[in-house]
Amino acid sequence: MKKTIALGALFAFAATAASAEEVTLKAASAFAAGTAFARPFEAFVDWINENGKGVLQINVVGGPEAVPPFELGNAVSTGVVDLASNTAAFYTNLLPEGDALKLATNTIQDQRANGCYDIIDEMHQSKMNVKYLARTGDNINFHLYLTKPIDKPDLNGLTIRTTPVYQAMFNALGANLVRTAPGEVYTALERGTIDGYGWPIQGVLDLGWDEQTKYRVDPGFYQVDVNVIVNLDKWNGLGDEQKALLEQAAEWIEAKNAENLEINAKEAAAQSDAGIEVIAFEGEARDAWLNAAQNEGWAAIAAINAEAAEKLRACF
Ligand code: 173
Repeated sequence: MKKTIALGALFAFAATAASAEEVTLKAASAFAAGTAFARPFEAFVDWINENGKGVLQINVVGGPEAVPPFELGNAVSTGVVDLASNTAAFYTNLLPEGDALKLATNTIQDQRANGCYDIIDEMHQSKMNVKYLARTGDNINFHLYLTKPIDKPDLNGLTIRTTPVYQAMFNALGANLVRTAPGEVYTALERGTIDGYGWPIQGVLDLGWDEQTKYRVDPGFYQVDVNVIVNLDKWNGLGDEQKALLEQAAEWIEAKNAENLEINAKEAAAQSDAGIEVIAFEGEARDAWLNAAQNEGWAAIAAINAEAAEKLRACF
């Protein structure tokens, strides 16, 4: 009897000791430090490092200069890094249907409540070997930016920089498309090899692209997804306290998505001050623009994975 208790106490001590050991996760971001889509992640990391002393810390090894954005999915999937901040458009090589995340018209809080989060998490786990931890970018639309004007939703004759986000829509509207990482946009504009680019409402000035941009086309379309994902083996090896800390940080950073409406308004004003003019489609042109976004976007996902498209559409 005495022995059993002693052994029990020993195991209890060992379990406590294991979970109390501080773990440091190695992380990378798809977006350059200090720019719009790195900022929420930087706040997430600061929160963890502040609140996770003795439990878990995050060491950011770098941004797109450390791991090229289109390779960051592989890096977190294979465990070269433990955690990444990345948009699904940059890891379509591993999870092609992940491109659907931009099609959500509700928030991550809605998606956690209606079961959509579980579907998205399962897709990431089974196809990519990562835990889908958090989503930032809610309430931010994408736009087309141009160096020459257009007067209708017709992109024939224009060469536009794209990512999977804009591919189906801009293609249907007749554009000639060039896929590049964000880091190549400035030079492409400067050299005149592109007539414009897709990008969200935030971040244009951070990247200095306003110098080379004359017009923004309104309305915006889709919704930005910049996701925190964790290598699944690493995640599964964490203790309950460490997982809880990461989930608490996820909830905290997701709540801050509400601030984006105010940030969007400031960015639009700053673009205007920087001389970027708005080409605003109205009436039928507006409908044609938004319908092209929505219809072509979903058609592309359905062509990749009809079942996933149907499931996500029902909860987005
Ligand atoms: O345009 C892009 O590089 C892109 O797809 C994206 C996605 C999310 C945030 C910012 C840019």
